[in-house]
Amino acid sequence: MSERTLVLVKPDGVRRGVVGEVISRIERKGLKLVALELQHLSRETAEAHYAEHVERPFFGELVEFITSAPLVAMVVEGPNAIKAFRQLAGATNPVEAATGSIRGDFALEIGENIVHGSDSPDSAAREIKIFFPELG
Ligand code: DAT
Ligand code: MG
Repeated sequence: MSERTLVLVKPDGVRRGVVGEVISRIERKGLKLVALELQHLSRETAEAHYAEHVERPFFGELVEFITSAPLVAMVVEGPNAIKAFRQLAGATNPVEAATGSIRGDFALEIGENIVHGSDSPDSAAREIKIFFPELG
């Protein structure tokens, strides 16, 4: 069954110039882009997006980082899109992510791991509404 997921190329990915690389991997996998926009997040939007992590010690740093420069937000669609993109992204910590995954190939530190992908259908619906209210 087709589903949608929210993908971000975070500010480190934009700065590193790997937006095209990430899109290319999404397309090669067979997933489709249904929305794409460069966005510079407000603190408020960043805190809403990462609300589940509000109690974590790294929350402040995470919000600082994600609001530090523009990111590329996308809605990606296809069969099993949520899991399929999480697999393309690799493990959260880039040094544990498999070589061949986006994080495994392009990142070194957990705080700058290039991409975000929704982790469940509920998260995807919630996150898509934050970044693309017109699709919600
Ligand atoms: P993911 O992005 O793989 O879904 P997550 O939801 O657990 O991972 O965390 C969200 C982001 O927060 C993650 O991409 C990077 C950052 N992060 C997670 N754990 C961290 C930690 N221990 N120290 C610093 N940043 C962390
Ligand atoms: Mg997550």
